[in-house]
Amino acid sequence: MNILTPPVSPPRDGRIVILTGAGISKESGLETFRDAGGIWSKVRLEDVATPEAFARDPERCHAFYNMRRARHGAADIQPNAAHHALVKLEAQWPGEVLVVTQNVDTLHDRAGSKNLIHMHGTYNQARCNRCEHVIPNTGDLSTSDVCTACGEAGGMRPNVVWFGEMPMEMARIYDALSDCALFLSIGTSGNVYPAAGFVAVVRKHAAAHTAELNLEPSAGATLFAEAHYGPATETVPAYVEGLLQSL
Ligand code: BJW
Repeated sequence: MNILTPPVSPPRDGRIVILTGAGISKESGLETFRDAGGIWSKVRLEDVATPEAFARDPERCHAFYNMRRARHGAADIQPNAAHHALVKLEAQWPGEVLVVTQNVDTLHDRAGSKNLIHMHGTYNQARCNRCEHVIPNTGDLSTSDVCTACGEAGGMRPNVVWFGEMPMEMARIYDALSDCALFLSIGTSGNVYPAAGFVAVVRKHAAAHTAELNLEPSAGATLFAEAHYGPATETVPAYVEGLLQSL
């Protein structure tokens, strides 16, 4: 399904801010959260994705994230055509292209996106809950891990953002949203704030165009000026080509 709501007027220059969610990585082999059969249909988020869950049962949180980290690191998980299209856009667009991903996978990084914010953190880092020290980490975490900075055991956790925690680099994100020519939302259901509220922030700026590229209408679909529905590996390269051809 392809819906265009006229008037559609993508810009020819200026800053582009692109919000991505789990849907962009689906065709790389990673699960989404809220689709049928998705992660939250198998495990309660209250049991694994809140600071309270980690305090209550850190071993359970570690098992959940160790399993997903291992899956993300598997050889068959590779960036797809949508990730690559955003790299091409960053290279060829005459203005700034900023990708703000909610995903904790590293597929945008591996595809080659340079101007990239992981607002919900990444799997490949661990953080000490006691002193906030962050280290690179690609292996399993456990409650016996000791922080190399403060020497405390038991506080090492994935450097991801759980419910009730503040997402990362919010000041930089809101600065970019408040002065962009185009806001693109790709592969996100629009259920989780503050990311779900970004389109409303952008709409306050009359000159900004907004577009949603998703498998189906998101919770905030009516707020976008333009929408294209289909698999990200099809809609994203096509949308990027359209933008670049209009230059
Ligand atoms: C495809 C596709 C294909 C599939 N091609 N598309 C009441 C009202 C408003 C807000 C709140 C409220 N109560 C609480 C809040 C705040 C809360 C919140 O939003 N809760 C909602 C549930 C209501 N938010 C927070 O707590 C956030 N922090 C915050 O607000 O800080 C401020 C604050 C702090 C302290 C006190 C007070 C205020 C933090 C949110 C953290 C989210 N963390 C997670 C886990 C990260 C680690 C991990 O990966 O385990 O982030 S939850 C999970 O959801 C993950 C995702 O990044 C996030 C968003 O999911 P996403 O990406 O949208 O995935 P899906 O599955 O939902 O959607 C996929 C989409 O893709 C679908 O639409 C498909 O159709 C589509 N699709 N295949 C294209 N091939």
